[in-house]
Amino acid sequence: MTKNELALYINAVPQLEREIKRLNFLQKEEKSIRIAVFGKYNHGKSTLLNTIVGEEVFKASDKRETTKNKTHHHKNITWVDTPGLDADVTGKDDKEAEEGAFITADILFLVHNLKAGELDRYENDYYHRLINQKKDYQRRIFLILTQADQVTAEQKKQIVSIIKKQLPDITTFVVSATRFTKGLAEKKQIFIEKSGIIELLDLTQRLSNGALSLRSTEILEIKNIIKNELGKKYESVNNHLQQEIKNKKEMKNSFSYDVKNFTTKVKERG
Ligand SMILES: Nc1nc2c(ncn2[C@@H]2O[C@H](COP(=O)(O)OP(=O)(O)OP(=O)(O)O)[C@@H](O)[C@H]2O)c(=O)[nH]1
Ligand SMILES: [Mg+2]
Repeated sequence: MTKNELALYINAVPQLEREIKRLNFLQKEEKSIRIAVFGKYNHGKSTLLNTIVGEEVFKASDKRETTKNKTHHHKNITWVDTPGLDADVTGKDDKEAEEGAFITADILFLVHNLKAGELDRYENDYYHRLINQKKDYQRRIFLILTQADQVTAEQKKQIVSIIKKQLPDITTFVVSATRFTKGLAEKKQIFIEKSGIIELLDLTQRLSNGALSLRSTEILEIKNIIKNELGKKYESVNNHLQQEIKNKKEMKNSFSYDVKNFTTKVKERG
């Protein structure tokens, strides 16, 4: 799509702006799969990505840190770090994160810090809306519960069980990036095994193998959504025009009737 075509489509069905931009992205972008981390600020998104790619490419800190989407290519996957949600009163960061997550990413890792307890209302509502919008969400959306080292085993059990009730159909991973990094640095296999990161790396490998089929189904789905919406729009414009034609015909008939009446009356008087 050229820039003009893109604007034209969005103008025709503005409610599908996100889908149209996504289709545009899918038709011209690179072939490797994109995975975005998504979630509230300070929950450990950037740290998780650094752990997965094995180097500190994304800035992480204990204050609101990421404010722009940033990508990094590693082993056939393009990783997208997004700004934390619900941190900026103007909503600019949320928009940036949504652009990174919904227009450019194939897979979403929803990141939630176990230390924060269960999902708060903002996360719960947001993620439910997200799941309702995506038919094949089980293949595309994963929940990553981070910072497992920050809670006791008992707390972890309780929080995870509540969260599984909040989002029952989502595949969930419980991880500690810190434990994994420590395990590597101190050559302690037990930390590495207990970090949950190995399972996540296995998942990313599997996801990267299935990327192309995910994309071709998505292109077909989006095209269908756009076709249906354009069909509905055509029908509504057409109905409106038919009604206008009917109204004009009625006006014309009533006018002819008046003219006839008037002419007869003039004739009778003359
Ligand atoms: N103990 C512990 N701390 C962690 C872990 N993961 C992240 N942190 C810390 O949590 C804080 C926030 O981490 P970030 O990775 O910057 O969080 P973020 O979600 O990217 O934050 P924003 O960019 O602001 O949205 C940092 O101080 C990290 O060191 C973990 O597994 N264990
Ligand atoms: Mg960050």
